[in-house]
Amino acid sequence: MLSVTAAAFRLFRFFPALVGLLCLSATANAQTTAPTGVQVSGANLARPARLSPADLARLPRLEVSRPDHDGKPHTYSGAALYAVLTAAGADLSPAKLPGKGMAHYVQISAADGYHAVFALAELSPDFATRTVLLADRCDGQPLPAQAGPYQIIVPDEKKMGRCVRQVQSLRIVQAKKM
Ligand SMILES: Nc1nc2c(c(=O)[nH]1)N[C@H]1C(S)=C(S)[C@@H](COP(=O)(O)O)O[C@H]1N2
Ligand SMILES: [Mo]
Repeated sequence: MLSVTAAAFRLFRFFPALVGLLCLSATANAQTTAPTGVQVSGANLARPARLSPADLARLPRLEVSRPDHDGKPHTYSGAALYAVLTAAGADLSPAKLPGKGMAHYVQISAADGYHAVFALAELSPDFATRTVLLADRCDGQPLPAQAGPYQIIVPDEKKMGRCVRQVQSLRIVQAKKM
């Protein structure tokens, strides 16, 4: 029979391997359970929906060109942000929304806690003359880790403050009476 000290010694000997194994399984677990895709919630959605990368990949692909922070031109591709909202189940047709949706806005939230908003009318094909993109590629390549997997790309806007990198969630909100 093993003495208690011998058993403790064996355990101690294998401790580094045990810790290593635990770390490995924790990383594997983090990779499989980390939320991917984009979460959509808020007004006009019966319940929050998570669009998976596969869901997003099925949406019509569009291209938008704009310069980066250093003025260098790039071509981004992805889905129209409006199409992402409707694919999540939001019914956004102006006729169906209170006040024609003129007081609705979309809050974009990123992995680092950064937020930006767009009025719904800026995104709606009934009103907007430009396409705001939820991009997943730049110049044909997947976005780099610090920007992707999804980044908002706004064409023709002088500053890049609303080109939110690492988008995690979208929330549709109706502005309230003050
Ligand atoms: N998630 C996230 N996105 C962000 C920001 C940020 O701080 N966090 N900064 C914005 C601002 S102010 C600018 S100018 C651009 C800068 O993008 P770049 O660092 O890729 O040039 O990202 C925009 N998107
Ligand atoms: Mo900026």
